[in-house]
Amino acid sequence: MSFHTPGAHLSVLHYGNICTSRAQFRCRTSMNRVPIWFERKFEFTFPVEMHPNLCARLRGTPARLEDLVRGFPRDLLTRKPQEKWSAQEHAGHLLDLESLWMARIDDYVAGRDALTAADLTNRKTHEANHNARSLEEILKDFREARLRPVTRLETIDPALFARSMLHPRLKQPMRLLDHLHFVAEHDDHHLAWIWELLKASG
Ligand code: NI
Repeated sequence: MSFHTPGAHLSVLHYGNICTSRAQFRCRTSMNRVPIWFERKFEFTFPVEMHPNLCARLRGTPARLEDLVRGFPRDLLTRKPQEKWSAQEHAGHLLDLESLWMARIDDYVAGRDALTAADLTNRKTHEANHNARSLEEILKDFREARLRPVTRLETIDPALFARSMLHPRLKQPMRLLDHLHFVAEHDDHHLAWIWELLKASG
């Protein structure tokens, strides 16, 4: 069948990646797999004046997370396909990293030599047993934890958003502004995983 026949065109529309509301979780399209976080490369070119937008993005993550997991039963949220993290563990991991992001804001403000290094084994999340906790508790703790850096950023000298430090794993200089983008991308990475896991279970 030619791709230009009306039928083929309609089926592309029907099975294309146009998904609406709750149906999005049942969408049968082949969404790309979530890219591997440690393989991500970053280029930072945006102007430092973008900091209010990045703060708004970071502030919105708890709401987006809550929206994503709402209404799913516990057994789906805690399911561990191939012993990998469950959706709830991905949510818990976002909470686990908040102390690192706060420490790094402190590094920028204090003008330290290097940014605090992350634990690349994610031991905290592996040992936390987030599946045993209530999801509501994780969501509430994450919302509270995320308000701390967002509130802190509102009070610092705006000139600090341009201060640059070396990222310990990427060996790449990052302005505080760039690091906020990095955190927002890390948020999105785990939100994408949660979506992927819940969609697959629908
Ligand atoms: Ni992560």
